[in-house]
Amino acid sequence: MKQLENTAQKIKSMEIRGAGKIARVAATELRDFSQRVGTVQLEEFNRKMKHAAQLLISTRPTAVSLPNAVRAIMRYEGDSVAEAKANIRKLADGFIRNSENAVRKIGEIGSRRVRDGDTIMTHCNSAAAISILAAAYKDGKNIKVIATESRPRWQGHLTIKQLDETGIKTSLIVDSAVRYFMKDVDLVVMGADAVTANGSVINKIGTSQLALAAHEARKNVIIAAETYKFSPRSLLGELVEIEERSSSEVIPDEKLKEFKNVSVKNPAFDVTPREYIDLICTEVGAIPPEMAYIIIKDYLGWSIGDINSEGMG
Ligand code: RUB
Repeated sequence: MKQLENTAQKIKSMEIRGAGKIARVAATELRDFSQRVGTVQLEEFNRKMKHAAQLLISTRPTAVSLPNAVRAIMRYEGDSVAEAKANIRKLADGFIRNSENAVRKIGEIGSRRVRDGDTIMTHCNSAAAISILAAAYKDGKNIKVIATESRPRWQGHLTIKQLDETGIKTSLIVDSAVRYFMKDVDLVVMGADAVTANGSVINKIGTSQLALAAHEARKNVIIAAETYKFSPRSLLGELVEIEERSSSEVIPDEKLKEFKNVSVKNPAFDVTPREYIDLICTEVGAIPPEMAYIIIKDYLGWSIGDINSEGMG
């Protein structure tokens, strides 16, 4: 229990972050937790697994990869605890392997859209987006990257570190400079926490204003997103919840206390309408955002009936 709570806390505090990573860590934790459950009573085992699943899902509300990963593992079967444990191990290992392959595959597919000499703008820190940049560079394309700081949690600092390690020349800019630099940009590549049935993309706060600036300047926007970031529940018309984080990420509590009439708003994500997105690059192909529904139905295998009956994510 302690380790499960520890992992949940690390996801909540963002020590573990990024939608793909969160999904893989949740799958790993559910697998390891299941192996540690001591009971031989299947009913009790199932109850404990359900509790663990709910705890992990409750850590961060926006990244759909998290409930999708948990759901993929909670489909386990078995007539005994031993069988259930073996099945969970198989499902979790399969999910983690597929997820790692998906990020690599997105790099391969997405890098074909990058031309030699391109300057590419990115936002926040997305493993899937960086996979595209790194693959293009590895293919011998001489690219430059403009990366935003991504206030208030500075994920851009992780991005510049990772790009620096690959050898790609990168400029770090403040978030409010995206429109100023758009004239120098050939292509925008960003990640996603969720993609809805209508092709809207939910990603780090600031993504939508960057996409809007790109649209105005007629620059292409590519979103790198594994299929498990598509939201089955959006088929029911549900909106993806936007996580509102603590004010202390923006201004220290002590400083805020000095004001009588000031409050802080700190949404962690925003929604980019599909009109501002040219392509969503998934591991099963580069699709126009209008095709998001097909991914949910054909690749995630979800129908409206399944979603209603499971009650998760
Ligand atoms: C991270 C973020 C990333 C997506 C995709 O937000 O918005 O762009 O999660 O990342 P946070 P990846 O830092 O709040 O988790 O491609 O690595 O899954």
